Amino acid sequence: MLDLAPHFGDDARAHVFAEFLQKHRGEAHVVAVQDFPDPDAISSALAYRTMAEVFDIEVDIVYEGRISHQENLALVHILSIDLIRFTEALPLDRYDGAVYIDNQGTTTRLTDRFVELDVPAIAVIDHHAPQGILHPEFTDVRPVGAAATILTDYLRSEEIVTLDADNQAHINLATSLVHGLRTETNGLVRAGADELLAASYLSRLMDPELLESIMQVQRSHGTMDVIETALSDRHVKGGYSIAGVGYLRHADRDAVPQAADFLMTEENVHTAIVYGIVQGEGEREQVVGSVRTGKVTLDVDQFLKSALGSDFRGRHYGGGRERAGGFEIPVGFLEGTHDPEHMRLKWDTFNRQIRNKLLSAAGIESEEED
Ligand SMILES: [Mn+2]
Repeated sequence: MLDLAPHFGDDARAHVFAEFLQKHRGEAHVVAVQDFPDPDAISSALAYRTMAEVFDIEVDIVYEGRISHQENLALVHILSIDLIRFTEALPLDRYDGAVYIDNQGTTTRLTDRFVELDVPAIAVIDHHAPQGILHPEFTDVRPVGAAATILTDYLRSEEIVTLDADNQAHINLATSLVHGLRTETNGLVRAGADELLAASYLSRLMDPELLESIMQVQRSHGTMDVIETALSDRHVKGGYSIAGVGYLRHADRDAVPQAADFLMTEENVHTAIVYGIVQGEGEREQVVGSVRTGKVTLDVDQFLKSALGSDFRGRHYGGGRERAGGFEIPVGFLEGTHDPEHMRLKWDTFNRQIRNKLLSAAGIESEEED
């Protein structure tokens, strides 16, 4: 394999993965994807299930939270991918092991539940910086652009299964993995050689029409409203575009990263940050934020960790990867107020605190007006 793509074409790792599955023949596994699963996580989990099935391993893909982005919903519906949303009624103790894909236990609330129920973390397959909180039997954490790159590498090795262009399930899998690779790399613009080789391998199997129908999904009305608010309330300074969008419904949570993407399109903006308070639907109220940057010298992970700090357990409110990141801050004791004046004060307090911390971490003087 090309030296230019050092993390794709790893037959040795694919072999170890096959041995791992072989050892767990006949078990029931649960794949824990992050609370707001994206196409990279969903397609990678699907690839895991496809390979595990060969060893009669029953796999449920579970997430706690919500699938809210229109494109993610389309992916799940068009390919009829079976995902289970966690509810208290779901018996998690029936699984022999938990597999973390596209995360290392830090972005899913399921981690604590599995620990409580003694469901062991048996595998971690991820592309984010090592988090070191789980110690599974099998670990494959590569510094590549997407989890889908790693799972595609297992498929490419043909250690476990040989994808067949006449098999609709295989076509769906390949199509979803290409979608995962695309969305994770800004339509392959940010793809590394590893991702391009993975996409190239999948290209003979994927269905372009299917992929188009997944991608041609329009934004919801709620998302458009959030983008409009971000646009009119943004503060642009020193190349940073920062917008607090106030309260938003749980269903519109994914409008936050979409609004950040949109703010990035303005001239002279290198970094966009959008945040709002997400509430409703029985979920805990929290501030959800999204960061996008085109500035090569900005380490988003470090930026968010130093700007926003951590909670009393030492868990950081935010983090990220190369050019994108996010944060979640619980509203805590202040949640659940419906009085308009209270809500306004609550938003003002969070908004001011977050904006000042971000500006100060960016080395920009904050303005006290508003
Ligand atoms: Mn990913």
